[in-house]
Amino acid sequence: DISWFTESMSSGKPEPVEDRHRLGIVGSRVPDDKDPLSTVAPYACQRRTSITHHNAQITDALDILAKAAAFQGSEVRSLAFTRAASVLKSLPYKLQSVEEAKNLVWCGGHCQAVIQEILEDGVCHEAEALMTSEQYRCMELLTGIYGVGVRTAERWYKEGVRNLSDLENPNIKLNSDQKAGLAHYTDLNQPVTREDAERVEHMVKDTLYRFVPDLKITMTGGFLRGKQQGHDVDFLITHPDEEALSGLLKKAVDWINRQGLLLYHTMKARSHVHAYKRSTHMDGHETCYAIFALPHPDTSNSESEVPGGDLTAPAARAWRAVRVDLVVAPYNEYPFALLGWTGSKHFERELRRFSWNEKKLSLNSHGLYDMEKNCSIPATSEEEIFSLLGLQYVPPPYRNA
Ligand code: DCT
Ligand code: MG
Repeated sequence: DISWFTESMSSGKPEPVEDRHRLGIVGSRVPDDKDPLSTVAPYACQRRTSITHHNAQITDALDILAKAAAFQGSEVRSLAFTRAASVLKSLPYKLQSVEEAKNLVWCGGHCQAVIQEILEDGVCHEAEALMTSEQYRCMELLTGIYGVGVRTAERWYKEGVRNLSDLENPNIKLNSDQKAGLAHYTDLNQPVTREDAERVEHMVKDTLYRFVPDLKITMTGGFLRGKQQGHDVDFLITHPDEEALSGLLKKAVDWINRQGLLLYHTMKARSHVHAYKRSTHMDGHETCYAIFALPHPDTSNSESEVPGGDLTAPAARAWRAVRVDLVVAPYNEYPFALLGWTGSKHFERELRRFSWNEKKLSLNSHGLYDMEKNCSIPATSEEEIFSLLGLQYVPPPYRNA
């Protein structure tokens, strides 16, 4: 049902095809020349969204409102703010007045009020108030622990947890992810720089090539989209010969452990997800979620002391803890896994929503499925997947929705 979209159409002379593509205009929509902002396509996967854009002050506020809504358990409100922020991130203009936002998809009354306030006062008071509230501060703190999601953080908050030291309470049970997350809290909340990520890449490739020299290894996630920093480093690994992939992650992790560079890890075995399970991207790929001790560039890795926790001041240590995800995909699923792991999260969510709503196809990071014909549709590249969906190809640097 795209009536909400067609309803917001205005009439006018169509633009040249080139411009229509550039602006992400889709379907039979006829935009108004005087109002180019009203031509934003409704799905983020139909738009190009760079890391830097023209409306950061507004989108920062909307991102805070989205996060606060998620912290309050309201997924629907959170998604509404995320969608509005994402539309503004894709605009090739700086908004000059709230009037300009009124024709934009997903920018409803609340979003318009935020825009107006920022354009007039230079600040969004609601976002400021939320950010300084005790609940937001605590939820931010607790969800910053590896292994702690919104639900756990909320429960702890209700139980009176306000600081990390409150988690020493014996009534609070931490699972092993959370214990590791707490032990390396400081490091894991330091952004991973691109230089760090490149050193992790070197370490990962150096290790994996020992076992299979012609593996295909790709750094995915935010760094593939051109981000200069991230919260982790994601890798996707494949090989045409399925045998070459068998047992590989375990061997690699054992090797890194023997170098004294593995702080923590959990392995998830491959599982066969049903085609119609179009829920999360996360998938049944064999995955290792790890925390590596990344030696500082000026120290030799093999000689650095075997690390225990990061409670020592970072400057006094020869390494920093880094979250690393290693994902193994069978060769025929690789393009789908690459598309799924490149992100952004919102871009992925929108791709799946578009596939399902507009094409009745189910997309996840294993494949594309025609539910009516009950068959999967193969593809050998990301470009081919976009084309199968009837979408213009969006290169990774423009997937920062
Ligand atoms: N992903 C997704 N849905 C999720 C989680 C992740 O589609 N719920 C995809 C999109 C990005 C990719 O997996 C890697 O996830 P993250 O590392 O969490 O995201 P990122 O974009 O790499 O962000 P960061 O730079 O902070 O690591
Ligand atoms: Mg990442």
